[in-house]
Amino acid sequence: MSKRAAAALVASAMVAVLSACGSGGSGGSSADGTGSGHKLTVGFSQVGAESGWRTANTKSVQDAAKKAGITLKFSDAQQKQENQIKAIRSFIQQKVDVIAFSPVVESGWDTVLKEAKDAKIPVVLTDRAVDSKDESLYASFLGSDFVEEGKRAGDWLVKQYQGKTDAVNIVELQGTTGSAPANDRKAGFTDVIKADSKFKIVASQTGDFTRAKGKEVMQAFLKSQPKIDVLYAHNDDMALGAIQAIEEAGKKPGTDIKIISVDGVKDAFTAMSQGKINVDVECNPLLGDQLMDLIKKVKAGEQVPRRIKTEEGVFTQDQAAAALPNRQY
Ligand code: GZL
Repeated sequence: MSKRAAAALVASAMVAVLSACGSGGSGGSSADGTGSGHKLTVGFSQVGAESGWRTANTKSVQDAAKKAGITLKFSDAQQKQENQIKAIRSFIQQKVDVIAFSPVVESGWDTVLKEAKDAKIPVVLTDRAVDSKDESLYASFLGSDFVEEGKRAGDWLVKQYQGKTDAVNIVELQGTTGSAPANDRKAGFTDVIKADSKFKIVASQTGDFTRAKGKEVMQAFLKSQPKIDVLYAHNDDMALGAIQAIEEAGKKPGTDIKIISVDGVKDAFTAMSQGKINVDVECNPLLGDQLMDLIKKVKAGEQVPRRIKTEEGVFTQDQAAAALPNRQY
């Protein structure tokens, strides 16, 4: 090999090694992707452990942090905003590199986020959004488009009743009051069904995203509503709780009462394959790897998108059995 060819080979090998380090990829010499050798510490405040979706989301975040060589300080807020605020203040005291969290509700964050900003600790939102008008309070928001999820739920229903004129009585199990998914899934759904007056939401109440509460509220709906055609549940855990109530009332879920759900967890796919849920609008909890990449970029001072939406689909009953073995959560 000529001297020139050998030199070119060495040079390209050098470039390959340096770019691997600089990109913060798995070959990188440092977790923060800057090649500085500093191991990133991230404070993560999780909503709680209220649903199968949340369990999968927590695992995804924890596994991704380990894989990325990031030290994760994890706090479970048990669905209480005051616990999340306390956790964020503790992360500020501990001088973590980045704070990431899924806000249990949309409002009431400006004060504590200003404290993080004053401490020069960047904040990344994941899963749920805040309604802060001050865009300087967080660097980016990675998560689903809940309005779109609600629209997809509404679109399925409109198609089901195309050409029919009888009234369609809907009961709605809302997610946690004040949370972005509850507000937006309701907004997207009602925006679609309002086009046809036969669709009527005859009862709507929060089931707080849990099976137990979903069952309890569905029992109340069954007692108070003379005719229920459809249940729209803002997540699978409430739908699965409602299925128990419907069956205990001697009715067939998926047949006597059609069920529209959101999330796409394995247990819901099983219920769909048994004909008990009619459609499931997917909401992807596996955000961990994207979140860690985003955190590294934010810490390294790189430009990042303000809003990163996750990819997700819609699954109907006829697709459930085939899809179930491949479901990752
Ligand atoms: C949605 C997430 C919601 C899920 C529920 O991104 O915030 O919270 O739909 C979970 O299952 O409890």
